[in-house]
Amino acid sequence: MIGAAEKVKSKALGLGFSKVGIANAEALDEEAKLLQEWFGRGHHGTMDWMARNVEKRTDPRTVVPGAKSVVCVALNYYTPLQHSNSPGVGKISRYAWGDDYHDVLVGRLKQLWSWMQEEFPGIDGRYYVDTGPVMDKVWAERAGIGWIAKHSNVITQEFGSWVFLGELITTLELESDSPATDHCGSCTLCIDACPTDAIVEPYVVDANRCISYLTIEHRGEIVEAVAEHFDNWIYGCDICQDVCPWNHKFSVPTDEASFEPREWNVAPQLEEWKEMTQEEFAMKFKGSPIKRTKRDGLMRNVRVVLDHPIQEHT
Ligand code: B12
Ligand code: SF4
Ligand code: SF4
Repeated sequence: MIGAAEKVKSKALGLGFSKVGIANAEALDEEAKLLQEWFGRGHHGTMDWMARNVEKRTDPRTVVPGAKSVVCVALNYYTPLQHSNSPGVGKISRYAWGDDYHDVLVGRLKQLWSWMQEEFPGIDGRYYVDTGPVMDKVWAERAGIGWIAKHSNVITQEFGSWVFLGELITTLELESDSPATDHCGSCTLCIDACPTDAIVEPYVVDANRCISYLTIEHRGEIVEAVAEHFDNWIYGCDICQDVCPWNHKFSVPTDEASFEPREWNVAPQLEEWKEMTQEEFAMKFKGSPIKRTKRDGLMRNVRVVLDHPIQEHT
């Protein structure tokens, strides 16, 4: 007879998730200390919303009373195109080339949850895709999906780090998987490659220095010392993942059509983009993660890159 955990996993894979694993729902005591240390050092920049609900963020039972299990899912988003290194051509991180992953993953988790409620009557639960106070990477590591690597993203052995994460916290008791183990070894390629020295020590990213944070979350001007290292990134940054040997070894093109790049996102001509109207912005980025910066944020990034031209490189 198939156990409940196997049934749930098989349903999740059937819905199109690339990986699924299960962890026990318990307090994250060690991680809570590291998270507080991260806040204490101000590494969260202006993301004050993160510090507001640390208790919820570090104990799933405060989110779902009586929670027993965290079902973690990952979805591969790798598409095999490369960024241009030509002057005047912007770079958008791969995760934002296609449709917004929140919509894609939430839609599937909703289906998984509806099925679980029918299959296991009386259970309670909630699902998240970076949509609430949950530490996605920690749960993914505990559920055996992949390890939190030195660049601080989760690397899977099947798809590299090009996966989005989500989870479903439930009162259903399910057999848990073994946690993933760290395979970074003595490598430091991501730390060495980061142009703004944002990986301040292995596993620790200071958002204030990270191009991803600065181009997406940060409002206002960009300080000159960091702006001059933007390397043409206008939305997010993939450098630490691009240099990672595990991504060279394990990247597999996604079969998820909604993550295929919108054609204008792969090699945007910045002299043309700097004239983008609000109407054009709304049309190009409807249903895309890029709408998060609003037009003004994206135009600020375009200006920063145009003001700091790079030399052609490979
Ligand atoms: C805040 C946030 C950011 C911030 C801060 C990044 C960060 N490293 O935390 C910014 C805006 C910079 C960011 C950028 C990106 N993000 Co983001 N982000 C988040 C978010 C909302 C919370 C992450 C968090 O809790 N950070 C707090 C810190 C303290 O946690 P942490 O870095 O994981 O630290 C842990 C360990 O590293 C370790 N640790 C910490 N200190 C120390 C010290 C020592 C000595 C040791 C041993 C360990 C250790 O313990 C901590 C707790 O376990 C999550 C979604 C979610 N709800 O979880 C997405 C998420 C992490 N982001 C994601 C993505 C895709 C990105 C980008 C790749 C996007 C891009 N291409 O531009 C970049 C990657 C930049 C990078 N190198 O991290 C994905 C990652 C998927 C994956 N495969 O891991 C997530 C999970 C969203 C999702 N649902 O898919 N992000
Ligand atoms: S995303 Fe870019 S800026 Fe941020 S840590 Fe990675 S390489 Fe550095
Ligand atoms: S580049 Fe090296 S250190 Fe960085 S995440 Fe990949 S394996 Fe780990």
